[in-house]
Amino acid sequence: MSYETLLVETRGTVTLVTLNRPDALNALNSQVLADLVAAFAAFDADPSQGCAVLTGSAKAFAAGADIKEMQAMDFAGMYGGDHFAGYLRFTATRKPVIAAVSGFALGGGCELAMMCDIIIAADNAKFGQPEIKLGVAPGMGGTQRLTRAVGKAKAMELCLTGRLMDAAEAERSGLVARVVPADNLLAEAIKAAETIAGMAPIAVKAVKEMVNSAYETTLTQGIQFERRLFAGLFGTADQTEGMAAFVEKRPANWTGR
Ligand code: CO8
Repeated sequence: MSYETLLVETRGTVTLVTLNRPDALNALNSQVLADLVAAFAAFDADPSQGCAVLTGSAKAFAAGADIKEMQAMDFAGMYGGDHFAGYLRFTATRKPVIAAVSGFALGGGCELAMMCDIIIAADNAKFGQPEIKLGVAPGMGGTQRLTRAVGKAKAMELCLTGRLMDAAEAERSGLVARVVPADNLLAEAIKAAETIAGMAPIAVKAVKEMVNSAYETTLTQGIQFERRLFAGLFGTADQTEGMAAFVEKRPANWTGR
């Protein structure tokens, strides 16, 4: 399958998706969103694939939603027309997605990275929500996900001033899992993805749901959810296999059952 605005390749059990609008610093237009939705639905449905890496170019992961496409829009088109609703479908991906961010991740680009499950940043990465400078505000979850990731003080400052945050600050603030030298970014992200893809597939999906539920529920409800899903994993063949493999001192042979 080929896409107008993405390059998609499989590397063993890992799907690598590269945003490919170099002339616009990977600005996210409707076509990119449509392509992302289709590519990640295909990834999710492919049992041979365990984890995905989403990346951009060395200069820009994505410099935001496409300002030239949005420029002429009015309220009815944006809200009534459900412009960009595809990003909600992207976040329904059940297998883990790692964002490998080099260069600019601004506005919708920062929001897209935050929709992924793990962000690994190159040491040249810059994150920000500069929409305020365009007379608008973040619109793809930025005020919500950034606040949950870095706390109110920093999220408020970044969204109100449009200041960009470098990779070191992003790691200190809890936005990114790890910062690596730019030259190693893809190799490190793929290595992490291979590790995840090598785990029991149902347990991987369960962990993603469990951690995400921490954002959606109270502590008590989240712990109940975790407890039930944890017990549910004891109904899988991979639990039997994983624990037997540990006791027998051999590698586990997962079946995804
Ligand atoms: N949209 C469209 N085109 C863009 C964008 C963008 N976000 N960013 C860069 N480009 C284009 C430029 O227009 C330029 O094209 P051209 O050569 O045809 O003039 C090309 O990419 C290269 O850009 P620059 O020449 O500006 O490159 P620089 O290295 O000088 O600067 C920057 C890089 C600092 C990243 C600069 O391009 C910039 O500030 N870009 C805009 C950043 C921004 O404001 N992002 C937020 C956009 S708004 C948003 O994301 C809202 C999300 C919510 C949507 C919700 C919908 C429901």
